[in-house]
Amino acid sequence: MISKWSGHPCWNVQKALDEAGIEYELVLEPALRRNRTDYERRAGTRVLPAIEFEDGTILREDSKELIERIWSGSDQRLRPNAK
Ligand SMILES: N[C@@H](CCC(=O)N[C@@H](CS)C(=O)NCC(=O)O)C(=O)O
Repeated sequence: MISKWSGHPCWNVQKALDEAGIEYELVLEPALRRNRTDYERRAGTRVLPAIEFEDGTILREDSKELIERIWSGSDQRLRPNAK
């Protein structure tokens, strides 16, 4: 999970992961978008939130879509206790 302090979209996704019982590691990125150069190199965008899976794949969608994906159970990678 890639996030940032208490920004609302990031926090909403973090909360959805918590409530769905999905384990994650929180990765803090620079608060200023222009400083997210390493993240941009890996994700192709500077916008957060995003979820990085163990294989290094970074999923960046609008936070509402991420939350829907978390709750729908449609993504095998986002299952309770899935690693
Ligand atoms: N509509 C987007 C908004 C994303 C967004 O505003 N992300 C915040 C962090 S939680 C951000 O990157 N803010 C810094 C900036 O936009 O420069 C979403 O819901 O995913």
